[in-house]
Amino acid sequence: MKKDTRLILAMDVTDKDAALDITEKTAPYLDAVKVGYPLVLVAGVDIISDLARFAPVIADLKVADIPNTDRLILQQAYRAGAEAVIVHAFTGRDSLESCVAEAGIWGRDVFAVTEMSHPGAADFMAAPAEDMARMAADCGVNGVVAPATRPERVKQIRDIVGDLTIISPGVGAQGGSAGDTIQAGADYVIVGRSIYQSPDPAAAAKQIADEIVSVP
Ligand code: OMP
Repeated sequence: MKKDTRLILAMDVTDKDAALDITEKTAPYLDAVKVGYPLVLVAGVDIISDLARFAPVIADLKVADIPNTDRLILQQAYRAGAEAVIVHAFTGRDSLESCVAEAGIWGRDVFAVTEMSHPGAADFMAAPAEDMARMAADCGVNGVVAPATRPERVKQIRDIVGDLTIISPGVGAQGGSAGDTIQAGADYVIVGRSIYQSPDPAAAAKQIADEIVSVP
């Protein structure tokens, strides 16, 4: 994945034409577009190749199953054209290793979620997040998903995962700041509603990309 604007659009719009239109308009400011269940369930798995016309696609399927099922899910996402797939780390080492092995076959990437950005993540996910990040790095994932809503956690996760890629959601609608998140050590920020709900999504994406560029 190129590292130019360091902005990933979370395309969670549930109208296929609108999703494609917004992605096309914002593409000059994006390094990737992320698609997950809201849009895939409406538009089908082919939405991955449709979006890939505009930017590399991260399939946010939050895969969390036994190793064999994980492998089969990743196969479908890569076959559809995804450059990367997001999986959960909490399912454990064997599941994660199965994802990494499948990614290796395709020459694509896998990102593991270690701690989520919403307040409820504190209920169960925060305590073991560092262990999950350590295990994910050990298993050979390409990167981890860390919360832009808690830049101090991004910093701690960076110390654990070394030079692996960190992608961080939670900017804008969830309260996080793109600049603070990049400064804390994230490689990319993931932004959804602040861009796609804006009356001018391209201008909103440009503004965030400009904020990222201005981080010392
Ligand atoms: P907005 O809150 O609209 O900017 O969207 C954030 C996007 O990132 C959504 O697609 C979420 O599903 C996703 N996300 C989080 O918000 N928090 C996480 O901890 C992890 C993800 C993710 O894996 O992308």
